[in-house]
Amino acid sequence: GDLGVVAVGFSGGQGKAGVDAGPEALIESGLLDQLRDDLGYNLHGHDAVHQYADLVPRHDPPHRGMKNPRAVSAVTRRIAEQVYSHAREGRLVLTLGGDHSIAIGTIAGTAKAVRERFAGRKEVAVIWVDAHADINTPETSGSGNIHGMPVSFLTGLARDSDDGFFGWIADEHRISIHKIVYIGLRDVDAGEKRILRENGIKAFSMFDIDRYGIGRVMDLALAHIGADTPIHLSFDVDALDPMWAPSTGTPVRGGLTLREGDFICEMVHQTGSLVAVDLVEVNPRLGPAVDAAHDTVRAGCSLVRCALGETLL
Ligand code: DIR
Ligand code: MN
Ligand code: MN
Ligand code: MN
Repeated sequence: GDLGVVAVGFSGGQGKAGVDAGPEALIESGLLDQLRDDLGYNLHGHDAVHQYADLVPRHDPPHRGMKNPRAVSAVTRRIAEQVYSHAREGRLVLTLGGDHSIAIGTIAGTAKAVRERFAGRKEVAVIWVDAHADINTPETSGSGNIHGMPVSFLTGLARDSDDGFFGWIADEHRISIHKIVYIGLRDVDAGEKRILRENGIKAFSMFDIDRYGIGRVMDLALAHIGADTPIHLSFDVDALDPMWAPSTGTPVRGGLTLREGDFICEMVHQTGSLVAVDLVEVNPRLGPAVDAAHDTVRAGCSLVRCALGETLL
């Protein structure tokens, strides 16, 4: 099949440098060659790692407490156009981050493309695999980092009337609060827990994975979404335990094993409904040991291959 690739060298949704080097590290380790040679994809748009320097202003003071708001708004707006134009051509879209703020763009792009493809009769569903819920509003956020807010902007829980501060997000870009499922949560802020509870958002924490096992959790997650629903998989590598993915900005112990992560991706691929995959928060400049970055990149490559159809047998 045809695969649109968007490599996003952007770190403005959080404070640690180096996550902008994630795509380059994944590509240098051979990820795109594997997708082409082993899985048989025709790649499109894979020649560049986008830096979006023209969209990042020199002076970008906080707005409603958000850090780098103009840069993140403008970059995600551009990413939405890039992802949309791949999806409109019928391509599966792979986005390599970059921090998780970029999902504002990727999901806005697929939401719009799916509405068009199905003439408004279908909406994209999102499987958000993460240690964190990333559903703070600017007002509930303690950090001001926009990578902790993408789901609130995508669902319309957070809004701004100014185009320069995410006001460009229109109804066609938004997702239903009932079509998002979380997997792997274990570090959720108090304000986020209230948002999840008050809106009845489907979430499987590490407790649920320990209690039911990843197999049953995936059956329940996919049942919630329903058959024949296009799926956008947004995978934050920090969902994996730091034992497998240490090189990431906000590691949290007690996470998924690499096999559980791969299994999530394999199950999503098996639905046949996948329209887009994000792999974010790989930061090759961070990590305790010399092999940390290499291990994290290797885990990231494995997740992407599984989501795109690699099987064990
Ligand atoms: C925290 C951390 N909830 C925040 N979020 C992270 O800054 O809003 N998201 N690390 O990936
Ligand atoms: Mn995240
Ligand atoms: Mn996270
Ligand atoms: Mn994060």
